[in-house]
Amino acid sequence: MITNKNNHSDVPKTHPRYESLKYRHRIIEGMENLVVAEAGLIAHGRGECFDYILGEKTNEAAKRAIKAAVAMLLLAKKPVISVNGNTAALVPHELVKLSNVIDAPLEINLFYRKVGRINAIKNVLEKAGAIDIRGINEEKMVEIEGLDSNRRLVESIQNSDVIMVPLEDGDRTEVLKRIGKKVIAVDLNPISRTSIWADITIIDNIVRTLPVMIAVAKKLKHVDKKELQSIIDNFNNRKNILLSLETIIRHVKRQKKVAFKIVKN
Ligand code: PTJ
Repeated sequence: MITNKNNHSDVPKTHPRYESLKYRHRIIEGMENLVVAEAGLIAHGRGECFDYILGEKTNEAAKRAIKAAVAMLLLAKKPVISVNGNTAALVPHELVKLSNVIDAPLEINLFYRKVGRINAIKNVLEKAGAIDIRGINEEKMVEIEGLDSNRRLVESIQNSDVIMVPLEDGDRTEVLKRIGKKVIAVDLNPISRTSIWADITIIDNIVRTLPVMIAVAKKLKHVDKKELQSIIDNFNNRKNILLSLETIIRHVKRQKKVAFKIVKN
């Protein structure tokens, strides 16, 4: 059927890359509804590329980082989950579920503060069941010193001890670290500034990470504090990032053989 829009329904479920295209369309629809910034499309494409060379799987390194991240969130006094446009468009229900299991509010924090975006994201989160949403009330906002981008405008992040920052551009994590915060990043790029500066970097697609985090949080919620602390103490972020880079190298080498066979035939 010919329409005046490129719709999600144009993608047949039998398409070999249906899952990937499904999320691509969530981003496109998010942009049409103001949830996603125009630059969010480009950020998503960069993520897709890293996911491709990571094998599009939650690997062992990511699983280890997820466990440590959940332990850190459960031990935190004031944890908070920072939400941007891409995350809200891709996984609104999962954000709300994680926020409920670990008892951490969601705070909308945007790089591009185009008129109407905060409200559009608030609506998406509310529709997914969120009740405690921060970052929507201009009067309550304060500035994080040393940060020039719009991300400096926060409501509860300045008083939090552990901040989860999914899909973030490079300027904030470094500043948050400098003011003594613990940062958990979710970023498919293992060598981004955010990945390198974070205390715990989950190198995985947010659409796979959140369901695993929710399941792990349900289990770890009943574990004593000492055990949670030992999970964190036994985690080494630098080592884990290197493991992810090794995963990419191994996967690309494997794909090289596959491609060679196909071309030869
Ligand atoms: O909604 P806003 O205004 O706050 O803006 C959000 C974007 C994403 C546009 C902004 O933060 C930005 O420009 O980010 P960057 O610098 O492109 O960084 C985003 C990072 O997230 C990149 O390293 C991507 O590889 C990574 N990424 C993209 N999609 C995913 C992802 N990581 C995990 N899961 C994904 N689905």
